[in-house]
Amino acid sequence: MISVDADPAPFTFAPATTALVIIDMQRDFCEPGGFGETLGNDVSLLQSVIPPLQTVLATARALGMTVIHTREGHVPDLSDCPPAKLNRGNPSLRIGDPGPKGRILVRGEFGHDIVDELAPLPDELVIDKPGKGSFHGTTFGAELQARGITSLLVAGVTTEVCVHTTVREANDRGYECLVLSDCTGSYFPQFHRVALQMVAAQGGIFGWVAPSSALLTALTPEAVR
Ligand code: C5J
Repeated sequence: MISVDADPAPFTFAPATTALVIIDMQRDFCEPGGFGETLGNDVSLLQSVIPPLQTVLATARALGMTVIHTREGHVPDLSDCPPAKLNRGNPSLRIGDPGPKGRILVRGEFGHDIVDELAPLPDELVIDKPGKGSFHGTTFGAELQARGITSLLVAGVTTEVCVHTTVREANDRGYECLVLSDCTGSYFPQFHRVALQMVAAQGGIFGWVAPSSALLTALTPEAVR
């Protein structure tokens, strides 16, 4: 077992039954011209997530761990996008509208795909999800069960939306989740900080939080052997 120095207590996991889950590191959220920017956000704030997450991803791959990526988005006819989501707010472009990186948040479009730095390998699972949580409307839960996964190392964007929703869904289903603080990010630094506090508060009401440095200190080839 690996033990990571985490908040509120050490996070213990077996690499064979743990997945690195990378949430929505898509151009639509992380780069100009996508969904995040249409909502008025400064997408450059998410760029700091990429370098530490690249290191964690490389480590997980080198150790043969399960890696799962998610993408938020919709089928081209938007039949899986409820009007409540489609019509929400006052974005400069709505979901499905043509933008500089293709149709906003639509599957198969350039903007919907994952940033080059974190591109999935051909054998890595990519879960396309219509909502904020990774379990809603997807095969994520079944895929975890099929692989015997019981613990999740969670990274990606945004901390208080899709990361939080996924961690809450996972916690309710019995998964133990470690959220990697520097490998998650938000357009709102204060939301990021408080969202992480919310996960670990009350004795770890939804899970555990640690920086990637703490994970990498513990997750060595010697410890995994
Ligand atoms: C949002 C996400 N923020 N991936 N999606 O709409 O967090």
